Amino acid sequence: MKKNSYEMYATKRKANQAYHWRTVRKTLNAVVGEMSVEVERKFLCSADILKTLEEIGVCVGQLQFRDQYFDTPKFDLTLRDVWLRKRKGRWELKCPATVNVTEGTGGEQSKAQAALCTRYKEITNLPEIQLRVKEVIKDICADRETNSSQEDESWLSKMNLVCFAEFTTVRRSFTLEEEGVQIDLDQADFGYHVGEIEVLVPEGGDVQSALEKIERTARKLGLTGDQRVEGKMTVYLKMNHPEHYAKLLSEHVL
Ligand code: V4E
Repeated sequence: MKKNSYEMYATKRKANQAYHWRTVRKTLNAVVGEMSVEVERKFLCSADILKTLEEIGVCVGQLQFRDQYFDTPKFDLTLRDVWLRKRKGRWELKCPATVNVTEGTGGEQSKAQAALCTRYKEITNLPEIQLRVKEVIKDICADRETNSSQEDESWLSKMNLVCFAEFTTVRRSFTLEEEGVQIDLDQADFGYHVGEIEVLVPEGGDVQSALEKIERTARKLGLTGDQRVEGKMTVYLKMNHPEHYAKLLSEHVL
């Protein structure tokens, strides 16, 4: 049923507020050093899905950003599924989230849907990032002092970290009336397009409910298919670092 203009205004206002608070929460997390778990399902966006998204969602913005990913020359971080990147001048670290005991309590159908989602801790506080990276590569880096200014990158060479991937993404973001769900449509400059449904959960929060929100959203968008869809980085590695990509596959990181 078509919405009247007041309902459309109210929906758009609610979605914009949700988007605003999500951004505020991420920034606050970075300042106080808290972590969120990002639960995410990627999808390939067909013309029909885009049409549905434009009908039921609210576009809350378009932005362009450049990602630089860092690792040691031997890929010690990514082989442990730890992803260090600089985006829009800020450092971010993604590492696997431990699975919550309440997860997977649904039926077989829900379990299959949950398997299409990834769950990663996102750390945005630089001293915390440096600590985590040191823990992962402790055998190969001498325990030297690091600093915590976003601009000073001398800690990278101290930890033997080099940039192994760099690309630009144009991202269109949507929200739905469903509380806390964001849908991003990404277009990477190496020719890959991918969508993602994302819910941010405070650490220790309810991952199961995030999975349910993603499942409901996927149904509303008419997503079909039971295969995990590749992310931008997976496709980038396949194209630019095929040997490392093969190793990540054989180690079951990707
Ligand atoms: C490769 C990878 C990570 C790096 C980030 O990759 P991706 O999710 O493609 O980036 P992006 O730009 O969508 O990040 P966002 O803006 O959502 O924060 S983090 C985890 N992995 C591994 C991985 C995996 N094993 N499976 C899938 C489907 N995606 C990523």
